[in-house]
Amino acid sequence: MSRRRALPFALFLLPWLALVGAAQTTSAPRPYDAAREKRLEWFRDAKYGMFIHWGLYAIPAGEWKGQRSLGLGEWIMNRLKVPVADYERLAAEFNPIKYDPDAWVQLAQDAGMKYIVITSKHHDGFAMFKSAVSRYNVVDATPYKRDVLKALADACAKRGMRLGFYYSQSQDWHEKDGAGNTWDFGPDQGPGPESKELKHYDAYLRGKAEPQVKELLTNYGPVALIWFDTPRMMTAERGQRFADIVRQTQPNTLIDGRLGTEGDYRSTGDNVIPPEASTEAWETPATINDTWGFRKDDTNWKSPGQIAFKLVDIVSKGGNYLLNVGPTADGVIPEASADVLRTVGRWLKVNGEAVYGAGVSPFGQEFGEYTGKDAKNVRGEKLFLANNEWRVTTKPGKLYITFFAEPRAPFEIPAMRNKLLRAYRLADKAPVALKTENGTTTFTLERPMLDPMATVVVVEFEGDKVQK
Ligand code: FHN
Repeated sequence: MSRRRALPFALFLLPWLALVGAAQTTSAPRPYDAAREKRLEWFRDAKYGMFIHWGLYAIPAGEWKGQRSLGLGEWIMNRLKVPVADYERLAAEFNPIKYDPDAWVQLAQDAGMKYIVITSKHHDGFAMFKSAVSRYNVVDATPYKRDVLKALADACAKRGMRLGFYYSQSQDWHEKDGAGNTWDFGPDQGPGPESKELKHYDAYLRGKAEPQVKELLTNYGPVALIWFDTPRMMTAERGQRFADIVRQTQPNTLIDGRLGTEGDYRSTGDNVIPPEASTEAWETPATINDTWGFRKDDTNWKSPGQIAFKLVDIVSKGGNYLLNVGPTADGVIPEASADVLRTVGRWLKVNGEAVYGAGVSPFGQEFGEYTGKDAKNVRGEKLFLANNEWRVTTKPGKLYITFFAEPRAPFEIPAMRNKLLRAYRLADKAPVALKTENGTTTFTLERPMLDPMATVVVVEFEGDKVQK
C-alpha cells in the first residue's frame, strides 16, 4: 500500500479500534511477512465468504417472554439482562431437526462463496460443539445431542469448502469471570482511568476460552481461520496466548483482525466498506438484513443488486466480503435470504472472472471523493461521497469494468499509458468497440445493459500492469 493510500485507510479503521477498546493492532502498514503472505494466499483469492451466526438466541428470535428486544438478535440476553439461570434453559429447547449441513454448504457454493465462518461460541457463552471444559454445549446440554460443527466440518470436507470458526474470546455472559455479564456478575472493571479488573478474567481465559479454541483446532480437521471478536481487556499478552495456540496447533489457520494482538488480516467495522483501496489483506463482515443472529421480525434483506455492488466494490479495494446469514432454531437458513444469495451466485457464475483472484482498481476516482466541506459521517470521519456507478478490478493485462448503472454518455477509460488492445462484454464475449480521439479512449455500452444488475466489460491492454 502506498503511503498516500495507507493513511486514510488507517484513519478509517481507528473508530472501530476505539470502539472495541482493545490493545488492538496498530493501523500502520505492516512489514512484509513471507509466512503470513503464504497463509493468506487462498484468502486473497477467495473474496467472498458466508458468515453464519447460529446459537441459542435463534430460539427467542428477538422476543423474550412477549417482550421485543431491540437491535441484534444474538444480543437479546444482554439487551434484556436475562439472568444466566433463565437464559441457559434455552439449551433444553434447542433441537434443530431441520439442520442439513450439506444443504448449507451447497447454498454457499451456489452463492459463489468460497469459505464459511460459523459461530462456535458467541457472547452468550454457549458452545455449538462438544467441549470437555464446559457442559454448556450442544452435545451435553440439548436434546439434539449432536455436534453441529462436526457435521458442518464433514459436509465442508466432502464438498471442498473451507471452514473457519467465530469464537468470542472475551465476552462470555455465561461465566462469572468472562467479560460482559454485568447484570449477574457486576462490572468487569472499576471506575476511573485505572479501570482495575474486578473479575478473575485470566481464570476464565485459561479455563474455558483457550482450551475451547484448542479443541476447535484439534477436532474438526483443517480450520481455515479463527474469527475472534470484541477483544475487551485483551492485552497484547493475552492475545498472544491465543495466537500461540493457533500457530502451534494449526500453523496455516488465519487469525482475523479482532483478537487483540496482530492477526493475519484487518477486519473493518461491521458493515463498513472503506472508501479507498488497500493492498493489505482485509475483510468486511456484513449482515444481509439488520441482524446477525435470526430475528423473526427482520426481513429487511438487501437486494441481489446491492450485494453484487458491495462485493465488487470491496474486491476493487482489495478486500473480502464475509456476508452473514442467520439460521432459525430449526436449522433453516431463511429462504428469502437464500434466494438473494443464489441470484448473486448466478451472476458470479458468468462474471466471476472479474471477482475471484482479481486485483484492486488502478484508478480510484470511481470510488467517489471526500467532501470539501467540514461534514462528518456517523463515525465522526470526514464525509466521503461515494459514487456507485462503476468499479474496476484487474488481472494481468486486463481491466474488468463493472457497470451498475447504464453510462449516460460514452464511457471514458481513465488515462493509462498501456496500449489498449480490445474490449468485450464478459458475459457473452460480445465485442465492444473502442474509439480513441485526442488521446482519450471511450466505448459505448449497448442499452439497455445486457444485465441490468451489473454488466462487466473486459478491456485488454499491453503489458501486465496498468502504467499511468
Ligand atoms: O457483538 C458482535 C456481534 O454480535 C456480531 O457477532 C458482530 C459480527 O462482526 N461482531 C460483534 C460486534 O462487532
